[in-house]
Amino acid sequence: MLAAIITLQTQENASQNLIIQRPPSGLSLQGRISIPGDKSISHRALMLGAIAEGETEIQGLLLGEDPRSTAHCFQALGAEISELNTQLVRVKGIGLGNFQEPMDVLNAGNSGTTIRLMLGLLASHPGRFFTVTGDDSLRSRPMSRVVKPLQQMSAEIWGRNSNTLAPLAVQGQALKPIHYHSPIASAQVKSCILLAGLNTEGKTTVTEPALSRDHSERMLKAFGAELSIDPETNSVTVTGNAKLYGQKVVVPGDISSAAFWLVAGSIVPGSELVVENVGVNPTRTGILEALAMMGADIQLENQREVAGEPVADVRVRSSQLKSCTIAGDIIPRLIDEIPILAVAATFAQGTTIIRDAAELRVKESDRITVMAQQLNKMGAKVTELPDGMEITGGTALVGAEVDSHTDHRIGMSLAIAALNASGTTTIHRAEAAAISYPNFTSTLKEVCR
Ligand code: SPQ
Repeated sequence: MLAAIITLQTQENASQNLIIQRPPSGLSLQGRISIPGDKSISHRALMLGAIAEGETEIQGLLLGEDPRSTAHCFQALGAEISELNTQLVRVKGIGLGNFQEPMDVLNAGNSGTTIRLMLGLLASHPGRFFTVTGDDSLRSRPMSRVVKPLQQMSAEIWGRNSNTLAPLAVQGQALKPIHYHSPIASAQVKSCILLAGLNTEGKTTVTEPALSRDHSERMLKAFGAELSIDPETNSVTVTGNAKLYGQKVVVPGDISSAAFWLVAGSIVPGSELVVENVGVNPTRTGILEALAMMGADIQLENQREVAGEPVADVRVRSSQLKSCTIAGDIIPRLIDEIPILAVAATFAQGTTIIRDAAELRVKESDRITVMAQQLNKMGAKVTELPDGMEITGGTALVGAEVDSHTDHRIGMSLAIAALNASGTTTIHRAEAAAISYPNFTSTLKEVCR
């Protein structure tokens, strides 16, 4: 069997085309893969390290563009952060409430997590003034979801579109605690309010309609915050005037990055892959449940707990997938994996329905419209729904010119689709992968046989 020819071409404007030529005889994927550190946990380790007292040591940090944005912002706020690497990053914290006023705008780049979590911390720093912004994508993503509850806590925030779009200006205040009933299940909203509550006298509570990822809760507890969780009502309460202390954090591999290989290994005939050191926190494993519903052959091996987070090696063997319905409370537990699940559904027998996922429209791109358009260019049958997609599987895909729309998860999902498409696929603006998975292309080359 010939291997696929995989080439990265850099354009004059520095954007990159990823070209995947699948041999007519097909290909298979084999090997053991190590994946980059979890993005959500990497952000939180840098942030909590920066506001803690003493030193935090981080092993396995994701070296993607998004955590780099977080590191730059918190350095500008006064934290000392050593050079970023995967072995060991040291963060010398400045203690809660001690941000210095930065001389310049804080730039969160492409990262929704950076800007939204940071806003909670900035708003609760009395007497200091901050400005925050991001790239084209981030400046069009809604900030009202965090600005509104922060304003209820008496925060002062200004910006475009009635103070809901970055750039935003924040005049830090002594905030008052609230009980916020979030209309959406969002870890960014929950974390923003909890972080604001840390430096606010009294108890601040967030209740969400379904459980979103709980990395903030786990890490806040580990750093010494007083936190109570009511799983019956999906509520978390943090006690203010907290003191956090530097910790050792080991970042597990990102299940959102593992998802590309789990789908690739399932859909490319004759494949067998083991993805090592995958974080399998139950608030993130919706992808495993969805693939199980589709009949994927996936096993968790060597299950263990590392620094408060469950971890496993995940083995996948190719199998004929079948359609399923993905909706309801599972959605927040696999929200970032829906683009790659759409690829899986394209190769499944029957019609897969994805609902209750309108949040996808306000991610780095409108992930419903963009995935439908790009997969359909390759011959798939994807129909947009207001809050999801209807995907009729079983049509043969053909190579085409497709575009990531500068969204990392879209670009990588299309690359996996290309492995099962005849001929040549060119993915424009493929450099977006560096947001969460800088060595995606080299791993792709390694596993293609
Ligand atoms: O950080 P950002 O840009 O929002 O990244 C994304 C992603 O696909 O990498 C979303 F586009 O992940 C979010 C995720 O969707 C990361 C995150 C977190 O770390 O708290 C939570 C989720 O967002 P939300 O809005 O549901 O809270």
